[in-house]
Amino acid sequence: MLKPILISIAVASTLTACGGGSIPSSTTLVQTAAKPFLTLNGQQPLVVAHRGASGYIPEETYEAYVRAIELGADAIEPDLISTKDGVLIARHDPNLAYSTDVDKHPEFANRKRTQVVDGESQTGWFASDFTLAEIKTLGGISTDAERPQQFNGQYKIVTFQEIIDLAKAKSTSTRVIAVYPETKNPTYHRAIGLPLEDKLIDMIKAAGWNSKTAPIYVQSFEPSSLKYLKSKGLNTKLIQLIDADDVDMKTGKLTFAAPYDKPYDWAVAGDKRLFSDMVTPAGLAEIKTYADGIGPWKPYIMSVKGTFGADGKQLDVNGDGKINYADATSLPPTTLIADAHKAGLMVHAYTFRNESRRIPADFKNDPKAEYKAFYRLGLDGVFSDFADTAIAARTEYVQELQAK
Ligand SMILES: [Ca+2]
Ligand SMILES: [Ca+2]
Repeated sequence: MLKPILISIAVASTLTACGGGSIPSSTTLVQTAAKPFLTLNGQQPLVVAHRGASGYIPEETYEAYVRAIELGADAIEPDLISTKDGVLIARHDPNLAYSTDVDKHPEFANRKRTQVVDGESQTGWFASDFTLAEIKTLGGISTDAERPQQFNGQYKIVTFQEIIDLAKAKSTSTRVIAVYPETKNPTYHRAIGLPLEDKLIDMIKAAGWNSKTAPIYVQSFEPSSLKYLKSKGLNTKLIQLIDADDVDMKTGKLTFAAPYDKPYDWAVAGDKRLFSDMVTPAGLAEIKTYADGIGPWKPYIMSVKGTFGADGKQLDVNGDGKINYADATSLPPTTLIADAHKAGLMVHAYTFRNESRRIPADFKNDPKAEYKAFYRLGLDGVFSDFADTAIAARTEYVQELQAK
């Protein structure tokens, strides 16, 4: 499948032609070349640092974004929620209990309460009850027990403006750092009187980034948030995220149990469709009317399947006493990347992680092997908790193309 690929113009002088035979001049190569990469724009796949260098440092802190840039990321990804005073900050959840040390702050003990977020009743401390000044007294904590805990509480919560400023400060004439914000729980934020979208548009315009070519991608799970942004004059690249609940390890098919069966705005509207309706040709065509790409969970592109015993139970193939992705193998890829490209949409898949239990057995405990399998399919970008691994895998992939 990679046979017709020629390498990018920038490195054409080092190329040996694929398939042997006569080697055309580099000029001819460029003129007759198929796209060097199978991506929609012919460029190498984009490495997005998901929540910053979240594999190493408490996610969505300034330090996590600085580290991601040091590791070579092309883009840094914040989730955007609102403070009580309407400031957009980077946190994955409105409930600060999940990713901060708010429970260690007795001065805020009386703000603990229960709140419904996207249909789920949660108890904790909610960003909409705190001013930015108050939130700046909190520290971020690791959200994953398998990852480093020694930085917990040390790093402050960062505003979206600070992230924009960081990306600009770290960009050079040869390396532009993009930002990749997500409107998080947009229906919820609108319902509590702290809508995200207009503030986001104002900040992007003030940054001078309101165009398709600017170093910014705006993403959301909720189509209505992206449609609103577009209708209000946001001209950046827009990405429709596509989730699912889980994978059925017997069949490799994705499962769609609430609340991960559909975007929350569809649930509120009584829309019967599921996320899976977004990846049909009709679904992709509709997304193309308001967005530039899709951000699917990666099993939509290459799913996995477990091995089952005669008793119907999934086998612990590697014998480590646990059943997880390391006991499953990858299935042949779907046509989603090709279908999306045909519709004119780029594809950025999530989330790539280094932990062994998250790597299917056929990649032999090598996270780079997983990235390369997806890069070879023409994936346009990856959301990664370990940007350095994504970059290293991309370097190997480029070398692999050059060797063809
Ligand atoms: Ca996100
Ligand atoms: Ca196992």
